[in-house]
Amino acid sequence: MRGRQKDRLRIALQSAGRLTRESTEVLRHAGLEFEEHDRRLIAPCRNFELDILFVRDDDIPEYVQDGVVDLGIVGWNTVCESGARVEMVQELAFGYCQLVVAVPRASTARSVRDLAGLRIATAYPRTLRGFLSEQGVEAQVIQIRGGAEVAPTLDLADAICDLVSTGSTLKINDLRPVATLLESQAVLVAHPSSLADERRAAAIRRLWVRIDAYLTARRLRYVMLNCPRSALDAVRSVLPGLRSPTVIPLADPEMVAVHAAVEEEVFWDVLERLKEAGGSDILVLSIEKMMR
Ligand code: PRT
Ligand code: ZN
Repeated sequence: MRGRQKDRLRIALQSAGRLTRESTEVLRHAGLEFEEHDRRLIAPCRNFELDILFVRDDDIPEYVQDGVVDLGIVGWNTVCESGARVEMVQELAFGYCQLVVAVPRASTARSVRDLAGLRIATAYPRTLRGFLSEQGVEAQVIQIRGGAEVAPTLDLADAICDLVSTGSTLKINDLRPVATLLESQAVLVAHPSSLADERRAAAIRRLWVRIDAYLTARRLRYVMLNCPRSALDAVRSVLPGLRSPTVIPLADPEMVAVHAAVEEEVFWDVLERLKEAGGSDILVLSIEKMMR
């Protein structure tokens, strides 16, 4: 590894795992150019004062806490489990999952209280212990490295505490969730002193603004439509909560064009209602970047 260059930021990403592809995509969409063949340990960005370090995700919170890197992209679940002191900069809207306690379907346990006295296998002992003590429930925490879902079948445990995204692993193993400890997604975290150092903080802010522009754009669609002037109020009322749409006169004095950014989540609903309100020739474009 090259020596640390004072004038360059460092960010740690997971080298090979569930978060790798989207973590590198976020940086690329933020306009950063870097090589990624075989994810060498360190990849310098050509057009930003940033070096990317590819490591195991479990190491990222400590690296950020200890200042080995200024920034990291990692699951919030991993940050919580590590107990590392890092600054949360931004949620990145991927890697969504929940940390849950689950029991075999036939178990009589229905709620957190029913976990009292049970053996719970988990790779998240710190988070689980914290949760149990908060709930005032005494249970035995069995630390394992992975594959928690088979622990009840092997009679290693009566329950498990593991991440769930689609829920199919629980179903396949005949398990049912009884409690949710944590909602998680990938996050950008920073070393606290990096934010205190004016020059580093400014560079982190520049990077953050770029990432935010991409994430904001990803959530939105640009909608363009025509409508009679008389329908303008009705069309505008379908676009609530958004900044004032752009209204452009057309050659036909009775008609106007309306342009607005619409949240992807409500997008189909909004399109239908725009049509009912008198909109026509509706065009929808994706947005590359958006700064508010
Ligand atoms: O090798 P390295 O240590 O870097 O990677 P890893 O094997 O420790 O982690 P990896 O790549 O599996 O996961 C990295 C991060 O992805 C996690 O820390 C979470 O933040 C996030 N993530 C999102 C998930 C899941 N969803 C997920 N479903 N991590 C793991 N799972 C597993 C879960 O443990 C269970 O085995 O997937 C299974 C459940 O999935 P469903 O879809 O069947 O519910
Ligand atoms: Zn890991």
